[in-house]
Amino acid sequence: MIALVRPISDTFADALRQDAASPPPDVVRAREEHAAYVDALGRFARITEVPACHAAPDACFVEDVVVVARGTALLTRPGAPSRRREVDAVRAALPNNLEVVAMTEGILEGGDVLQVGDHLLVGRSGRTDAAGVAALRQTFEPLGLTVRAIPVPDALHLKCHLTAVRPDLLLLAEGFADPRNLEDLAEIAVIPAREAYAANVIGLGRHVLVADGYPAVAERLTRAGCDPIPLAMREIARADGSLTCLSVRIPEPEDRLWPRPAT
Ligand code: CIR
Repeated sequence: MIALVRPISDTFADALRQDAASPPPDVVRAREEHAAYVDALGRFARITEVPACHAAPDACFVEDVVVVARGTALLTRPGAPSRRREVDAVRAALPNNLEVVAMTEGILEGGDVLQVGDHLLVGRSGRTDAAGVAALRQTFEPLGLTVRAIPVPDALHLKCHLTAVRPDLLLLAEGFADPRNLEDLAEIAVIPAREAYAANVIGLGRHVLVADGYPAVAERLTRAGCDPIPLAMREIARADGSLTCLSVRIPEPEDRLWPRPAT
């Protein structure tokens, strides 16, 4: 697996926040959290760093500007206009064996796209509209993926509260979506609403990156036979960021999802 990541910008304190009255993130501590994240992900993936862009406070959230599946990368047109300048550098950092398609109309952010096996779930949020969903369909349905839209009225992105631990197990925050609409895809582990933030995980074989400080989620993951790897996310969360949005994970044929031996 290749993982694209991008450094925390010097301007990170100006990152978009849904609650503008909430305290901004501390850049130094956010960088410490980001370093630990890259370190943990680097046990499973080959890290490619996209050059920093200090003019773009949200640049570290690379997941939002590209959706990669089945050897194709769809460069998005982010719903947040200030984030559109992030796309070109991510395009330049993509592995050159990918087909690359760029959206020209509508809006879509990768935080709204969750792949579950042969399916792409896409959130209809404030950052992704009908034309964005259409672009996703047009790009990925010919490659054998189905696209299913899910309303996201109360969150920034779909993956804020719904992610895949593995293709047969989804983690869903209570009250976020009706699990009956997802049950045909996988088993659904519903976690308590008070731990909703930790529904955003990155499954890496039996290992799972998870935000620390959420005991019910950690316990549920362990019960599912997983090995949780807890990561501090306090400052990154202040900018509405979570684990998945800090990287673009691109599968490689030789993937072996267990930790790389220490060198
Ligand atoms: C934004 O509002 O765009 C950023 N401050 C947070 C983006 C988080 N992205 C994600 O969860 N996929």
